[in-house]
Amino acid sequence: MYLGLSEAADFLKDCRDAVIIVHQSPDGDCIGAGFALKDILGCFGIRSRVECCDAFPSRYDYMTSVGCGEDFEPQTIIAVDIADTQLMGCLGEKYGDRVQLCIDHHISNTGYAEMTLLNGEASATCELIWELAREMGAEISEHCAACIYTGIATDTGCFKYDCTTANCHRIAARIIEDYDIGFAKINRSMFEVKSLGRIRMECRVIELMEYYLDNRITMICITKDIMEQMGVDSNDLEGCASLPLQVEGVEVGLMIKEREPQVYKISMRSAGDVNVSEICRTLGGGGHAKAAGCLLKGSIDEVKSILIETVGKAVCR
Ligand SMILES: [Mn+2]
Repeated sequence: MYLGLSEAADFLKDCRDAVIIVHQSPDGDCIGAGFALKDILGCFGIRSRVECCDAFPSRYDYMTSVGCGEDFEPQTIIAVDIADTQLMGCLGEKYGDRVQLCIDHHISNTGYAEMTLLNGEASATCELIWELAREMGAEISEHCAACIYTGIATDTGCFKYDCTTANCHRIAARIIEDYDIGFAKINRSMFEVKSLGRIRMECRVIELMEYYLDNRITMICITKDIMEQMGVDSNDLEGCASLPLQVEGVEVGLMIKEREPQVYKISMRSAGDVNVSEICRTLGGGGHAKAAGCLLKGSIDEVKSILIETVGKAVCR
């Protein structure tokens, strides 16, 4: 069942002892949404706890250092920014089939929750959290505002992707006007600062780039061996999926990451008119028109040839 904003707000005001699930490989939007919602529920005296199957990267400490919440037996299960129960990782088994409310902005949302607040036009789930907070009449704290700002900034690539809307600029403007969140510092740590290891890794990733169809498809393939050589894990590679889009003339950028033997996580990014959400859907995944993903099984050569064929068709259409 799909809910409107006011119905979702009513549900939240009446819920209690809520677990808020965020997706695996957590990013700024799901962490922001999870911790902002925790603050908002707290305004109404509702206990909640944020849960994720992976650890939160340290650059998000200013959001997560308040703590995930108390230990209690949950009465309410809420998922934020999660399009599919598979993206819950190990929490999927525990909570996947009993999510009461899902708050999301992925058009590919599978409708797994009992109730879903979905707006495919929202730049970030955090945009919906802001609107919910206002609908609920919550007192938005500075921490909550910083979380919401972060989610919008990170999902829009610092207000520059196609998904950036006038509305998300308005929300950011309100936050900058009313709160002292230190947005420049947030943006610097989200978009500019990289560890030395990261810089070295990006150099290696760029070295490994492969080019197809006159650079219209650009691909990076990272196996476990390479990760081991570089001394990084899958989390360290967050954001690398957009590196192939820097190549002049590229239409679709691909990053293949070995998850386990014969299992590869594919991140697809579009710099032009190709809808990568559609391509990923035909491959069993989903996402947004400009940024999507899927999981492919087989040998690395099989995976590459499936991708080049499928993406090649879309690029040459
Ligand atoms: Mn998001």
